[in-house]
Amino acid sequence: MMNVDPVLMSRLITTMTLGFHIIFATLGVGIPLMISIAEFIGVKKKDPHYRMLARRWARGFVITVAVGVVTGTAIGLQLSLVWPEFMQVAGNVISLPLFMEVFAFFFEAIFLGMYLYTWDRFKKPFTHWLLSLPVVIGGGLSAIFITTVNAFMNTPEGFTMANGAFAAVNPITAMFNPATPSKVFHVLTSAYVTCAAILAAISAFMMLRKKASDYHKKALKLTVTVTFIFASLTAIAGDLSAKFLAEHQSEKLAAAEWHFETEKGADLIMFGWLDEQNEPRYEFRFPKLLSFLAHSDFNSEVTGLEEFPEEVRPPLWIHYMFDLMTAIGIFLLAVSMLYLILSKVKKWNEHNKGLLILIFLSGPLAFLAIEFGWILAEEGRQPWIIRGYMTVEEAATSSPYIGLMFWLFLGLYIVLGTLCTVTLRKMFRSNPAEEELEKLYPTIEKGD
Ligand code: HEB
Repeated sequence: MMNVDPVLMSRLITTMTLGFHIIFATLGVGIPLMISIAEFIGVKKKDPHYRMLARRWARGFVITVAVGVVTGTAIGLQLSLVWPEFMQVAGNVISLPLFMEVFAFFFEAIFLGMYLYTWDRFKKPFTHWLLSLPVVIGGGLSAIFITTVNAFMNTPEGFTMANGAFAAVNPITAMFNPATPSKVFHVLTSAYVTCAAILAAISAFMMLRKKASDYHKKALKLTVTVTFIFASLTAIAGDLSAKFLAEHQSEKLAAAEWHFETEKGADLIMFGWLDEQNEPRYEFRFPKLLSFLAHSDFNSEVTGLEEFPEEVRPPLWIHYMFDLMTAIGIFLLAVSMLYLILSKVKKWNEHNKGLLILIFLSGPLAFLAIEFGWILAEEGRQPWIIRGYMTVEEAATSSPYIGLMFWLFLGLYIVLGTLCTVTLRKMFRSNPAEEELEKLYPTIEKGD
């Protein structure tokens, strides 16, 4: 461990931290929406099943929030510890959204506390539902603020350069840089679809294990419907992201698409690999689709990688990240649509084993798509940390202790991950939904 390159180690430590944190951050944004929708339906229809869904999801959610607080703090710490030059230069540009994100998070946490402790405390159940709204909004806002920081790193704006430092800083312009709209939209929709898909996966899993109860059937219907809605919106957002890249960060799109020469009517390439001459082999090729994806016109011109000097070209392997993410997106859309179609026709059975297995898979796959999406976005910005101004190499620490830090944080995440899994399993295993329903609502019909 003694002779490792500090830049490499800095990148590894950040990759590990972000890769772990993004799971909890995504849950923190998306689960409140699912809770809020379930409780709303429960109150509207006076249906204890849906209210029980909201209760149980909220209970599990608290555990993941606690982990998210720790990993989020780790990121804050690492920003200055691992990327000191970055914080020195960009600190005053991004401190506003960083601060606002903390503020939004506290807003979410305070109302979450009130929400959790006031079940059945209000005369009208509707009042309790109202408390879920600030939780949903707080989660959404913290995602928006933090995403503007990442957007800034891709298309920095809102300052002038004077003697190697940022001057005349305008944090609002920095926040609303060109990457912000598409990124915010894509991050929000993909968090919502992922949380719906993971809850759908849990319901499907329960139904595969034992006979389906009404509770799990309703849970499945709600979560798969929401998956379908947000999978559609994620596809629209992904398309806007690609159009943004074509216009403002064309080297990222070109590297992801193995598009070397600037040309009109460019083909979309999926999977395959590159031979010695950088020619794609065994790829799927969709004629002129890249031009359409980039500019909504099959004959438009798409900038190729040749226009960029070798030193500022992102790694070509991000191609696979793009392909895997897109493939999972199509899978989520197809599976949730299939379920909805089957459930509309009386004769067909939307609870057949094959489909339940596919729904079960969509949960973990959605999380993988989140990881692939971020790897694409981050690796596709290389070699820059702030595109056009500062490279990752310039920003990294030269501290020899970075290797030690890596192992300490790895240990922390293993402990946190294990604790979280064990607690959640215990919480739900020892207290099945059906039993809890009977205890709380003794008059409920036994649904099968
Ligand atoms: Fe995604 C990213 C597209 C799906 C998640 N994406 C991204 C990008 C693009 C895309 C272009 C880059 C951007 C930048 O860098 O700026 N997607 C897309 C498409 C699709 C998708 C086209 C199909 C539909 N995604 C998806 C899914 C998911 C995702 C399904 C999950 C679930 N992505 C993602 C993330 C990211 C991305 C998380 C990172 C962030 C940003 O935005 O960037």
